[in-house]
Amino acid sequence: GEGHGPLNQALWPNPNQRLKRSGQDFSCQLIIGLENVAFDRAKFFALVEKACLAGVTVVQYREKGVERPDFLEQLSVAKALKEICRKTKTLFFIDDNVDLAIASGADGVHVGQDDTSVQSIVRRAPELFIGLSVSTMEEFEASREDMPYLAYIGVGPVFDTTTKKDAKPAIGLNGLAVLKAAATVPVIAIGGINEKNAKAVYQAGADGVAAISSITKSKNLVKTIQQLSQSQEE
Ligand code: 3NM
Repeated sequence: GEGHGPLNQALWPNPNQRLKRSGQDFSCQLIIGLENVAFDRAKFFALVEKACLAGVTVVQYREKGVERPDFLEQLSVAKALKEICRKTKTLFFIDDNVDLAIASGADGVHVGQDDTSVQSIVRRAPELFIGLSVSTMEEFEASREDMPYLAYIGVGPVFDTTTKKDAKPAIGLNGLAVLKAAATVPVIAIGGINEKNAKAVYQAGADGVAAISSITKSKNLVKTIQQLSQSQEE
């Protein structure tokens, strides 16, 4: 359980896990839940598959709304997403819910500062990749001991976003650059990232981006994902 002293460093990361993990690409993440497509399941699965084929490297399943489906329904959605990700060689993450991540065979779990602690996830499911949200230098400092166990930190919101109801104040490109300078793991920028501002986000030092609305509302997924990917750099 949680809070029983420091993590046993011998458990994880072991050298093999480290090697395996270092080769993963967390650079273009689609975050999505049924609420982001007005609970239209046909649209939901078609969009995720198309996004995976267009070059998204991580899909994160996130149900936060009050109308969110119950655990068993989320599990059936998550299993279907995992299958799409397996076929398209895309990493599959679950937001916050470690039980759902384990039950659905996800590759990783993304947690916020107030969610399940990183150390307890490592104890319980050492095979899962872990992403952690970090919004300020204070949060970064407080999470220092977690860094060796993280696949990436999600840094933001970089810009104002209306997608996340309880989002913290935007940190801007400068805030992103400050956190990038301190970070020892890949920095994935989040919050209001779109086709137009992605380039500036990479120039500020981001190693990747995560987005909900710019992808779910895109009229041209292939082009949007190309513009959200660092590979756009000429
Ligand atoms: N997390 P959009 S901002 C899920 O700052 C989420 O940690 C954030 O949606 C954070 O791409 C955010 O539509 C919402 O702005 C991202």
